[in-house]
Formats: sequence, structure tokens, C-alpha cells
Amino acid sequence: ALPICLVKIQLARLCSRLKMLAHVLKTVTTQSALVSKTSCRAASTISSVKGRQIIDSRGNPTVEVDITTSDGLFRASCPSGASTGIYEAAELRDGGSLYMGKGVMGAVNHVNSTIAPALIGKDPTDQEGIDALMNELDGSANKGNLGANAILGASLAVSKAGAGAKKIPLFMHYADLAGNSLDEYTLPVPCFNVINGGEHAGNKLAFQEFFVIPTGAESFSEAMSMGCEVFHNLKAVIKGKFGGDATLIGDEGGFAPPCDVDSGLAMCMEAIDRAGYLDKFTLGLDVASSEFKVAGENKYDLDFKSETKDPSLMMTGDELMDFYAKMCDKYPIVTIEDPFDQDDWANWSSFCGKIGDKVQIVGDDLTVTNPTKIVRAVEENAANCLLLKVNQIGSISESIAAVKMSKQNGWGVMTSHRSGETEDSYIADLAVGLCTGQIKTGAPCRGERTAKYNQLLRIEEEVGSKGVYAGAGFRTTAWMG
Ligand code: 2PG
Ligand code: MG
Repeated sequence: ALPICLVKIQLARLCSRLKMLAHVLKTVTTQSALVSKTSCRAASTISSVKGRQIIDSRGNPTVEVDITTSDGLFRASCPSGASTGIYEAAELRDGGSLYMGKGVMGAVNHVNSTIAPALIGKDPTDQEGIDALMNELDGSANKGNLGANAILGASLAVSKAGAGAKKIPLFMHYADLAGNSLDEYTLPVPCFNVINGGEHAGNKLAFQEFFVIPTGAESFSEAMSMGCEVFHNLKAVIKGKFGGDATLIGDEGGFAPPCDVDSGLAMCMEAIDRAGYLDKFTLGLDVASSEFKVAGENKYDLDFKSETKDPSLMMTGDELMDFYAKMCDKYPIVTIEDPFDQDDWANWSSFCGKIGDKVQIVGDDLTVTNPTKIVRAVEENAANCLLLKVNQIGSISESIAAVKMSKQNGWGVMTSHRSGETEDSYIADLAVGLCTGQIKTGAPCRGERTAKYNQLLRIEEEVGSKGVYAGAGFRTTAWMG
């Protein structure tokens, strides 16, 4: 008889051979799925749907949904905004005193008692059918009955189960759902939000986001390393000017110094210069101006976070437009989001007409990822880029429709996180699968932000020579639809 230790060694060897065999089999299956250009319908059905309440990056509850099929368990969770547009799909909150009224148990109950029984037995690759069914169950125009957070959580989990059924990565499933090529992929330009203001930070700065954008990088991974270096240099610049206290970070991982718009942009340039990348970076802004439009007047209050107002910071639409023009002359700004309020259509159109060729004008609160709003913005030439936020519309298939419509009208598309996020990284897959060419998901700092950037690094590795980095051409990536 063999001594027990030798038996153990033999068993361990056998186990490792079996594991290797399983790995080879898995690779072969995945590879054959990769070469198949058409959707390979696998016989897979949803056997369970379970919603629960979890906590987001700001300490507020959000919805998470688990879907089980014979391929395994697929989990997704919903993000949530702070500078939320008034026309977004309805996010259901419980009210009351628990979690400051922000609980989502009502939405979770809708997942478990209404959505779950309707989805069990369905094919998870039928994204459109399932999303339409959930809209039907809801029966309202803005998902206000079941809650956009209930529907989106389920829709996202279904998309992951769909990828699982096809045995392909999520980005490839999104590309397939959208009718995109499965042979070439565009890695998006990361718009790093390195200075936080507006509703995302406790400083006095009115503008919400300041992007440093490595448009001159050769690859996504190079863009990441350059972005991180600029981030660290910016910390040193801010510390030198205002001291260490000013390097505390805001909701999206960027610094929140006590600066104004002009000096914020100047510090970004100084950091880029110190990192040695002056010719490789451009800049961008998300003004999020709906947050400081004075109700009923043609005025914007750039001192909206102060109790004692500085009158020079109260601007008319025209004055704000002149200010943007001045900043664009002074700095290499390539993109401006929400320059005017969500209902200030006249100023949007006049601004886009004046500057839209040179600078991308991004609709966030204006367009809320909603085809009806996008049609109007196209007709009135109010913007030329869609900010893609899946929870503004509340399902994957409606998000894909919004992206297609935008691209068909020659717009750019920037995939976006929300300021309240989870560790879920599906927007990285969406950015690649839908070939949006641009993504903003905060600074390279805070786990819920780096989860997305890290997923893009993995995707870049996975697609290898089938991938190109969007670079300076981020506004006009490959055609879709
Ligand atoms: C925005 C977003 C994300 P929020 O305005 O674009 O950066 O912020 O999620 O708070 O709406
Ligand atoms: Mg915005």
C-alpha cells in the first residue's frame, strides 16, 4: 500500500490535471464563441430573480439584483445621481426616517414580488423582450410605479445572464445586442474628473467636474498611467497652493480645492505640464448648470454655495456664454457638458451653433438618455454629444436605442457613471460594446471609480489587436446602427 502522503500527492496532481483540462475546455468554448459573429442562442432560462438593498459609495441604499440561470449567478446594482435632471426616469425611495428617507425596500419588493415571477422561465438573451415586459408591468411613462431602480437592476442582471448564456464577455454581448462588429473594438478615452465642485464637493466651486483627458495617448493603458501621473502631480500643485487640507477628495475621487473655475483649469494645466504631457492632454468640463440656474430668471448663480453672495458671480446666459468662450480660448478645452439649464434650450442652441464644431457640447440633464429629448436636441442643434447614463432611462435596451439614435445623427457619445456608485463595472463593458469612444467615471481614485477603469484595462488585454484606442478621434468613433 502507498503511504498516505504519496496518495495525497497523487490526488493533488490529478486534481491539478483536471483543473487544467477544465481550463482548456473553457478557453476553447470561449474562443469558438468569439469567432462566431452571430448571436449564438444558448438554451438558457432564468430560474430565479432576487432583489436586495445594498449601500452605494455615498452611504445611501441602492438596489442589487441576482439572477440565476443554469449558467450560474449574475449580479448587478444601480447607481444614483446627486445633480439629477428633473426629466430622468423615477428612482423609487421609501421616505420616512430610516436611511434619511433614502431606503429602496419598496423597489426591492417590486423586484421580488412583481418582476421575479414575470421573468422566471424567460431567455436572458432576449434583452429587448424582457425590458419591454418590465415596462409593460410598470405601465407608466417614467417607470414611476415599479421604480427605474427596480427595472434597471433587473435589466442589468439580465444582460449579464445573457452574456453568460452566450459564453461571451459582457462587452461582446452588448456589441452583439447593438448590432456592432465583434471583430473590432474601440477603447474609450478616459475623462478623469480630477477637480470636484458643484453638488459633489463641500468647496465653493460652482462647476461640478474638471476633466483631464489623455487624447494623445497611444493606448488605453498608456492613458491610465498618464492620467494617474497627472492626478498625483495635481495633488502636489494643490498642496503647494492651499495646503494639505485642500487635497481632500469629493464624491467622484477628484480633489475639492477652494479654487474658482479659471484657477482650477490653470492647476490642471500645471499638473499636466509637471507630468511632462503638455501636448498629450486636453481638458473638459461638466458645468452641471441646472444646479445653479436661478428659477424664473435668465440668471446663473456661480456663488450658489455661499451664504454671502458675490454679485460678480451672478451671470446672465450671455455672460456665461462669453465666459465659456474666454476659457476655451485660454485652455485646450474639447468638451463642455450641461453648459446651460435643462430647460434653457435657446442658450444651448446658440452656444452649440457658435462653438459646437470646435468643442463638443454634451447633453446630460438636457437629454437624460431619452430618445424623445434627443430628437428635440438634434432638431434644435442644441448639443452634439449624448451623455449615456443608463439609470436616466432605466433599461439596457432603451439605453442602446438612445446611443444608436445619437450616433445616427452624427453625435458623439460619452458613457457615464453616477456620483453615487457601486463596485459594479458594467459601464466599462457598455463603453466598449457600444463603441462610445469616451467614458467618464471619476478620478483614478476610490474603488467604485477604479472598478470601471480596471475593467477597461482587462478588456483592452482581452481584445488585444482587435482593439484601438479612440484618442483624439473620440467624437467620431466607428459607425453603429
Ligand atoms: C453628472 C453626474 C456624473 P450625478 O452630472 O454628469 O458625474 O453626476 O450622478 O450627480 O448626476
Ligand atoms: Mg453631468
